[in-house]
Amino acid sequence: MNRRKFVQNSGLGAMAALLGTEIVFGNTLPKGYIPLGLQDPDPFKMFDKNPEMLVLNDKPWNIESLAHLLDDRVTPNRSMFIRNNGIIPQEIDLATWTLTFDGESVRGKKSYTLADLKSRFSQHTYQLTIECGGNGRSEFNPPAKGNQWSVGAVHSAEWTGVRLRDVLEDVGITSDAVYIGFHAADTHLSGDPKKEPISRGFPIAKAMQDETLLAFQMNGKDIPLAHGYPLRLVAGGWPASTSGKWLTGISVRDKVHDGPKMTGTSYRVPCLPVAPGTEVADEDMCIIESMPVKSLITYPKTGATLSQGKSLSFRGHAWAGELEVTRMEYSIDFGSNWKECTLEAPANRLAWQHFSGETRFPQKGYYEVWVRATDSRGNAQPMVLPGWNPKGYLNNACHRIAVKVS
Ligand SMILES: Nc1nc2c(c(=O)[nH]1)N[C@H]1C(S)=C(S)[C@@H](COP(=O)(O)O)O[C@H]1N2
Ligand SMILES: [Mo]
Repeated sequence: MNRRKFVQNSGLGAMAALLGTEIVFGNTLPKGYIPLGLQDPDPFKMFDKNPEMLVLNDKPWNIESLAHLLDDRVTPNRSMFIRNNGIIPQEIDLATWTLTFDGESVRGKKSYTLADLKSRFSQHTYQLTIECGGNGRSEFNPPAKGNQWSVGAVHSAEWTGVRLRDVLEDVGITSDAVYIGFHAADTHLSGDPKKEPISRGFPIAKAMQDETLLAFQMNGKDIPLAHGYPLRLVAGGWPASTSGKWLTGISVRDKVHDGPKMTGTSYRVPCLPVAPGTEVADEDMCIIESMPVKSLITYPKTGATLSQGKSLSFRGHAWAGELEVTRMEYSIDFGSNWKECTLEAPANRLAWQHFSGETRFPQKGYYEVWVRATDSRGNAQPMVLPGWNPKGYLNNACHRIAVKVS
């Protein structure tokens, strides 16, 4: 709904209700004037988000979560970050919404309505962790342009839908298929209807995994508008930019998909490590695939205080892209000594895993709790910033919280 029009057409009483208080001198309000208090949409109300979250940008909307808001095992909408490259589609008609398959490597172009997808293919639910490739960008030096995400651009919700694989089999793809690319209903910031804000994808092998979904539900309900209503591609473990929201099309390509944000430096890192600040030629940049091992302490919130002699219980989640986390450790002495945390198995492949620990502190003073996850190939999170790259992707340094014992 257009809030501006709604406010313009509403009377004093309705405006007072929206403001939550009487408009004193309301009888002198110029006709058609929108009180300042109602001019900007409140993003927290509009998207049903926790007001502690951080708005990084409002055109397009980019809203970050915080470590302590991500404590739930399955992330609820209220604490999920929002990352948009363009403008959220406004008018969505479920009856006419279609998903169209095209590209060099389909036997023929084919479209499905939402009802087709729901009735013709079996439905599956998975908890899938998706993290923005730029999560942690704010730490890099020299700084990288783009949203200055701290640690909160990750979530692990439950997605329900049909398998992309099942639908691709129904479409029929040719043996030269190597990649899929998504198309979506959001619009470019320039307003040019021919321009796509983002059209990314992944190799056929990822498209064929059990967990790669064309989802129409999140956490058991319709997907919230900001997260891709009414249909979303979900590719757990890969940069979240490959999980196309407001999905209208899939191109099956005979080469690596070359839509907007697939080329140049977008979602790519230098194929070989470079010194901070180095300019890297496009041909020396490689596409980010599976995300690296990472973890987050979600309880307590950093800055916790504790009385001496008491033990501290802490917990959080760990994930490792396509791999599993096999070891979780913590340190209270800035990484000199590490002890084991309790680590749980994931709800399913590509869901994050829960860890917990309990520690005592030897005397009064300032401490930090650091945690470190290790994946099934033996890769551990770095304690300091990992390799600098021009766009500030893949910062998987150990998360840490401050604790004061008094
Ligand atoms: N159609 C569309 N899909 C999109 C985007 C977008 O701008 N448009 N942004 C991508 C990026 S970069 C990220 S990090 C995730 C964010 O998902 P979320 O907003 O549900 O958290 O959506 C991805 N899918
Ligand atoms: Mo992203």
